[in-house]
Parts: sequence; structure tokens; C-alpha cells
Amino acid sequence: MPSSLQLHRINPNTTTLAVNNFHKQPQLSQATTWFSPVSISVPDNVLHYHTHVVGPNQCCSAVLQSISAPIDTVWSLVRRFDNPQAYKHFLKSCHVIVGDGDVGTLREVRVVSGLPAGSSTERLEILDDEKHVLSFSVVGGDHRLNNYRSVTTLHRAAEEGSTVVVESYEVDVPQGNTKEETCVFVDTIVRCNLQSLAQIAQNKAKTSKSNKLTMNHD
Ligand code: A8S
Repeated sequence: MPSSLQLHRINPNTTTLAVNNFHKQPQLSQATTWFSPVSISVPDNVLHYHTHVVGPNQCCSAVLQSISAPIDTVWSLVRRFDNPQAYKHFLKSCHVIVGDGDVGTLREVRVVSGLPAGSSTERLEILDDEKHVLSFSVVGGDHRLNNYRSVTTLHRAAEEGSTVVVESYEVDVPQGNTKEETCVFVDTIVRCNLQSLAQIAQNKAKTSKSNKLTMNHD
């Protein structure tokens, strides 16, 4: 099985991060096909955040999302470790247990019904407002994703006023599941979160743009 994260150096300061979403062809062929590679040039100083060293019983993957909103608007939503349910729709509540939003803060999130989970206790590992990096790890709770750790980085896209989000993670493969099943499950959650982040950030950007236009008219 090829790795789901590929790195290609294109010039001395940036590296292309290609994320392949794998997909098993139904019936007939048992072969695994890889499709729709998405890639982004990530500056080398943030690339190491998405380099995961995984053990034999762990897996890792990454999801990319383009957002038509400025990086500051997207970051204002992502950086709120105390308010993940603002865009993560699988969460119904979040309570900060210890800390004030800096590294080391612990939160307990409760998950909506219908998922194989009740709650999760999570620790803020990295919050870098300059480089736009946030990382958290799962340290407890009532779910199947042991040793989950994710890193989210934001990048200015080539198109003015647009952002690309890269979210990568590592996690233990739960007993009774394969690496592929685990990645499909987690990729789905992360992709839903990032699509919802895109919607909310885009609406926020539109509202503040039209507010500015109205103010200029007055
Ligand atoms: C995130 C990412 C993930 C969250 C997972 C993958 C989780 O909160 C949910 C269901 C689970 O089974 C595990 O950025 C857990 O939040 C929605 C409770 C950890």
C-alpha cells in the first residue's frame, strides 16, 4: 500500500505535499486505485508539522481544503481551542477543564449521537499565531481513536484573499479495524469539519466585505 502522503521538493524553500485519497474499486478488480491527488506547496518551515512517524499499528493521513476567505478570517475560527463546535458539527459541546487557551489547555468535547463515541479529552499542543499552526492530541475519553494527534496549518493561496488548509493526523488503528478503515473514518470527519470551516469562513468574509462597503457609502 503506497503512502497517503507524498513529498516532492520543487525549489529550495517549498515542498509539494500531495494527498491521495485512496478508493477501492468495487467487485471485479481487487486492486486499490488512487485518485484525485491534490497538492499544495508548503513552505519547508511548516512541512515538518505534517511529517508523522507512525508505528506498525498506527496510520496517518491528511486532508486539504481550499477556502475563498482571507487567512486571518479562517485563523480566527481555527485558533479557538475553546470553541471547536463553531465549525465541527459532530461536536455538541465543549468545556475547558484546565487552562486559558494557551498550549497545555485541556478541553472535553461531547460528540453528537450516532457516532461510536461519547466524549473526548483533548490537549492543545501547538498554537502559533504567526505561522498559523494548531495541533491537539487526544488524551482520554470514551471513543476508539487512541493516541490521535492532528496538526492544522493555514497557507495563503495563490489567489488573493484565499486560504488553503492542511490537516494531517496520526492515530492508533483500533482493534478489529484495518488501517484503511481507520483512515476512511477519520478522513471523513476531518473533511466534513474543513468543508464546514470553509462555509463559515466564506460567509464571515462576505459579511465583513459588505459591511465595509456599506460603511464607505455612508
Ligand atoms: C477533530 C477530529 C476528529 C474527531 C473525532 C477525528 C471525534 O471527536 C469524533 C468521533 C470519534 O469517534 C472520535 O478535529 C472523536 O475533532 C467526532 C470523539 C475523537
